[in-house]
Amino acid sequence: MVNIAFTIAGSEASGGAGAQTDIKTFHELGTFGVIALTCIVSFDPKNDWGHRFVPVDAQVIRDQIEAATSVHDIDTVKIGMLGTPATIAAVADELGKREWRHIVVDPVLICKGQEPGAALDTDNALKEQILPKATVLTPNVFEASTLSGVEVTDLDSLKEAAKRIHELGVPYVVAKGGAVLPGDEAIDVLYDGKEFTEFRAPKVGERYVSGAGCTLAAAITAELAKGADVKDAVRVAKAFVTQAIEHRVTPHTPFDEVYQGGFDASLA
Ligand code: PXL
Repeated sequence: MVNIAFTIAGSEASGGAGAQTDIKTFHELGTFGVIALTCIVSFDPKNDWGHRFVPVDAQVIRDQIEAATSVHDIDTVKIGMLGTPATIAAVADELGKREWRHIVVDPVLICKGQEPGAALDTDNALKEQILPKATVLTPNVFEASTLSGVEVTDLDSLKEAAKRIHELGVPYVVAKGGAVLPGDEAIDVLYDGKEFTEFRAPKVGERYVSGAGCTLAAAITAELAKGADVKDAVRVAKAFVTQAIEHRVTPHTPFDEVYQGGFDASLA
């Protein structure tokens, strides 16, 4: 039987991030994708592509999680953008009601268009209520700096941040240097409490590509749902996101968007 991969994430209507990238990734990697939507983000073409953000009612999120986990046997879930303290409390409570083999958390901290005050509340709620439940956490440079207190500027500080986040109680930390750190390689680091594993790929193109972080975490989730161990899951996910960046689409926004189609698993 096909394995089920579940995401609790926001909709990004243009298809370049959030639940849309998750479901495409799940499908391309041969899993059966299931979504509980937490919020709806609509870029505003009249306002510099700012994010218009609407949370889904907390009870409706609870209902979706109940529906998905009642219909299917699900033991692997990805947590993407949650958006508000109320949403986070509901998701944390629903996660606590069930047994999970893996909870992959992409700690989406800020989204343009949210009020800064509200965003701080949201960041704290995420740190207090969701982080302790994560088995795998996938912070980018900004998120790794915020969560660890280490200013990440290079590979060494990225590793130090991963170590500090592991000390907060996260078993596997995938700290993403991505295209942000200097050098001609995009380097991500896995820390499991014992050793660091580096995943490297040449940087692709000059433009920022939306959806790479969501895609990496979704690909890790799909591989874990199929039974891979964490190191293998991250290795395949790194190859998957690298190809999704190579295959990207160039829309009307100032950034490109990943495309998950046509994955060649022999390159992983
Ligand atoms: O890439 C972060 C992200 C996650 N989820 C949703 C988003 C975004 C960024 O736009 O809109 C729904």
